[in-house]
Amino acid sequence: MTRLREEWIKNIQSGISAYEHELKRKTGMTLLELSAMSNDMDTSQIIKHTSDYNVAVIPVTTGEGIIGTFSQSVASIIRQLGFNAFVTERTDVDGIYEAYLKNASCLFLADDKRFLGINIGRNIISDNNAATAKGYITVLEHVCGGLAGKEVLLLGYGTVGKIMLELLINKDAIPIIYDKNEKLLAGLNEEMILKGSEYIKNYKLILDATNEGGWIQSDMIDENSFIAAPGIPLSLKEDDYEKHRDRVVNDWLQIGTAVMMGELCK
Ligand code: 2YJ
Repeated sequence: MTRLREEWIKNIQSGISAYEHELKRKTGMTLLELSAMSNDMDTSQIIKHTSDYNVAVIPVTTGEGIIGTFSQSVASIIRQLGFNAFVTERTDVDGIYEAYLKNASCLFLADDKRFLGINIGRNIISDNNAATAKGYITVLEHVCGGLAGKEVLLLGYGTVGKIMLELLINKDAIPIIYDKNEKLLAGLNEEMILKGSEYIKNYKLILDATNEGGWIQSDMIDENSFIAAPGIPLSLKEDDYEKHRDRVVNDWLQIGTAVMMGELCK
């Protein structure tokens, strides 16, 4: 699992409106609409809680410690959905206590292993890995008008990739999986496995959950392919990303966090 770096996320807060504008242009959905759709909800189910949920984001110092602007970025994404969100001044357990004293109804917090959203009053927990998988599959599903019966190439069979495979099967898509570490694919049906990266260009719908940056160049993909890529850093090299940008959705935190917040409103 990739640890986020401040240099990647430092502009999330200032760029959140521009980000959403680009998401809307590429997918036809706002963050709120994507969050609702990913959770099989109507936007009104989320909107109705924007006035009564107070969301606290708690910085966590354990393990490798605080990532500069992480908590502020998470809060800005939640605010973009219309909620009140604040970052606690104190950290860790003391931060949880501060959130409680300030009447927070939902908590967001992450250590090096897991990033969770918790709705205290309603006893709901949302995990960022599952939310990210749901969010990016929904992007792909929406841009192609449904996944049932369609081949979807899944790159990367790690934590998020595994969740994505289950979701693809539930949606009656035809998943094809590629991971350069073939050992990870042991036990999967042979027909599902892509035998080499040279075949990536045969697919138009791609989910990229790999976390090794810059290993895909333009000539490895179909120019009409759509890539929903939660993996960070992005697999496409910088120049190739710019060429293909209208058909690539990739971010560091925005979709996953927005889908988590929607889940807490269920
Ligand atoms: O509070 C902080 O600033 C830090 N403790 C945040 C740590 C963020 N955690 C990560 O980046 C981990 N790799 C887990 C992310 C899960 C994403 N699916």
